[in-house]
Amino acid sequence: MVARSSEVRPTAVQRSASPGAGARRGRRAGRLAGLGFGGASLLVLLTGCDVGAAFGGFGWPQGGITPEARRMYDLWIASCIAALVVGLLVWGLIFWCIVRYRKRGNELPVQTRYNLPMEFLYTIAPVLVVAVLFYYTAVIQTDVVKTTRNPDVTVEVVAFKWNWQFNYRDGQGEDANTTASVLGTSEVIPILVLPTDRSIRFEETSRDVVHSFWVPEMLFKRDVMPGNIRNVFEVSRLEGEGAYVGRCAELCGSYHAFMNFELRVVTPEKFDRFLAAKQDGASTQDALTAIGEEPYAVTTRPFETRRTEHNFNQGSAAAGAGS
Ligand SMILES: [Cu+2]
Repeated sequence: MVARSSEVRPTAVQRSASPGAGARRGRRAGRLAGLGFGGASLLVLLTGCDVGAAFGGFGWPQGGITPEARRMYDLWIASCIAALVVGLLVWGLIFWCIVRYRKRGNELPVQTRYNLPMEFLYTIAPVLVVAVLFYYTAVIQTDVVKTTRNPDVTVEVVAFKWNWQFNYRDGQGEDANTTASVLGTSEVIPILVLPTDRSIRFEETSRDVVHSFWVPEMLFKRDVMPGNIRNVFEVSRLEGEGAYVGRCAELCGSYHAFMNFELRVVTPEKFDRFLAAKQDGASTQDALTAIGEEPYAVTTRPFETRRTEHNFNQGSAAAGAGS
């Protein structure tokens, strides 16, 4: 059934009458108040508190210990806020259209097409959004992966199935010499001792397959390649003293999950004493004790590899649990 125009028109006429105008003014005032309230709460949110912390980092790990980690974290938080603002705008427009242009009768609504400004807007707006995101990502990525000519400390990370060796170097590249070394075994977790407030260069190499050097608090991981590929990255400084677990983040074989190490960040003064003790021939554990640090890893422990047994799960109390 098609509604006759006489059935529609009275409503339209009534709308333009003075009581309707009053209602419209009321609605506009309400909308303005809503906008004002939304803007004010956004301002409070942005200035009054750490937005990232308030929303659990929007899923991004918090507590980075390098300036690079903080920059990446800030990029993530800013991208999430930008995405939410765009999302709220789009959702708002969708719901506004649903309500404002809902079906009121059986008459075909006004058909709009070839609206040039509108088409221009929805082509340009996404390009602008992508361009802004791309710009900040490129700037921060370049900053995070940049290397310098004279870092304060250079450490060579040697990965092998299934442990780590950390060589303190007197220069850069393959030709430099190792001045002290820490080697992990099945019984002892290797501890990579590094100082706060000094720039550190990591040079990675693998003895066998591809591994990945990862300290979660750095919010950064990089593959460790075999052969003559030497992956290098730097952190401008480590900010927090403490012990942080490190892991292999590339599936590299049966005992990949056991390939842990510990990053121990100490003061520069303690670091110098640790290095001197190592160079004098002390073991890593003795050198750590000498500078007043725990001699063994505190964030992780060696795993029972059961390499002497034929069946990996043999005698395991956990085997079958949960069935
Ligand atoms: Cu590995």
